[in-house]
Amino acid sequence: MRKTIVLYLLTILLSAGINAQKPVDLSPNPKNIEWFNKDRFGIFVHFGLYSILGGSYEGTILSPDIDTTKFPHSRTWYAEWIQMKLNIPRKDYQDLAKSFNPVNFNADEWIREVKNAGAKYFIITAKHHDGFALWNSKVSDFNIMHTPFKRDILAELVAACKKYGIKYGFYYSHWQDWEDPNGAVPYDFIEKRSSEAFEKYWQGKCLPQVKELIQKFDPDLLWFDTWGTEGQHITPKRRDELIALVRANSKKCLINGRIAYANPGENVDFLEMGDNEFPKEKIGKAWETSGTMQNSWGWHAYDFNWKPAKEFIANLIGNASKGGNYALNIGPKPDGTLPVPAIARLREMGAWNFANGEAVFGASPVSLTLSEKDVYLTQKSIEGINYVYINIIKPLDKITIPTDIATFKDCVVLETGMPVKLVADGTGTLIVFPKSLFKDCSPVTLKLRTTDKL
Ligand code: JFZ
Repeated sequence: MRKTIVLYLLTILLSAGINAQKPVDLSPNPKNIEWFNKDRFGIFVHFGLYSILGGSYEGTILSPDIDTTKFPHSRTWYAEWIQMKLNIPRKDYQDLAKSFNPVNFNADEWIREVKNAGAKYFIITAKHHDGFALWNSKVSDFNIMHTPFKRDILAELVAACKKYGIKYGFYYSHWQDWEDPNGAVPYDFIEKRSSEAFEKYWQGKCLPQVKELIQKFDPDLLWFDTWGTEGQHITPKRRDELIALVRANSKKCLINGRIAYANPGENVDFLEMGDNEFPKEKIGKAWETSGTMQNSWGWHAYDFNWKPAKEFIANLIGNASKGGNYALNIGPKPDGTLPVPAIARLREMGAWNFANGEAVFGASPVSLTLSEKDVYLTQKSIEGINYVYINIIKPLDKITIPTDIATFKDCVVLETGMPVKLVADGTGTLIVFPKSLFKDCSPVTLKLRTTDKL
């Protein structure tokens, strides 16, 4: 009997030892990315202290007209960069916390707009480069509870996302942090950080806050941000340390490629394109483009470069046709409301998605290529029947699909159900469009029943 007990205790001790040493598996669980590959469309939000300034400070407006040429990248409009671009003293910028008071913020209203736009997931800047946390962080006092607003915006948004069935994720600036004296600043000529100094920020703020975000909110994804000049601090070792932290604390949380843009390695869940960068070709791994409605991400009161909703719809379809996602950004105003032009565009997207979303959500790329430039193909099977969708962005007279007519059983306009005639044309299939089809100039989608996957 004694022997059995000793043996039993030994086994426990041994297995505990093994467990303690067992390294965390960094590799993504392929099941986790499934929703992302179906859901295709997300809304991104940049909101923070910079929103108060709205792109200008002491009479200087961020635009290409001002000299910020010392910044190697020319994204002069980016209002969330105002502290660096206009060289605002640290203390003055951080004092903005004393006036952060988005009294009209209403999480339910925001997420209702997200839902109505047809988006399936939501990402918000939990902490941008300025280092300010939009949640009640126990790790750093530079957070929303130390403002007149004193409400945990993330907690309210997470509750609304759950209510509306929207997946949610957080942008977290893991490399740059302009508040922490040891966090990285964009370029070495501004302030140099030794690796030892950065390590203090890394262990003292970055890793604990990421862990806090996961434990508090259980996010569906984390959106980290680097773009290729971060290598000195975000080494493969630190990248993997951060991935390990996420994997150890969440079974579901996706990680984006910008955790180390130039060197994401094999263990991220999806790749991230550059800002407003729309690839021309299909990509093997899951991927996403994040894009702006204006030029700036954060609210910019003088950035009137609002792009039309039609362009966003085209981006969404274009990416879906190449197996990718689209996260469209909004920069809310300092009072907590979404800008009117942003809401108008969301609703236009919602209208298109309401009628045509079938061609995008849950749809996959098609191996066939067409010679027309602004036509994107997607396909999906519904109840065992395969459908191919021809998404036509700009008005066209006709189109030839290089596939035998026998492949197609019928063709209708997706929105209205109007039948469209298919004509054999040599080895291909010709569709001649009635002029009336493009009357309102928004993308038109045709739905073709096919004998096989294309
Ligand atoms: C980064 C952030 O700096 C920006 O504020 C915003 O949050 C955006 C989503 O991500 O932007 C970039 C991205 C790429 C480059 C520079 C800034 N780049 O390629 O030089």
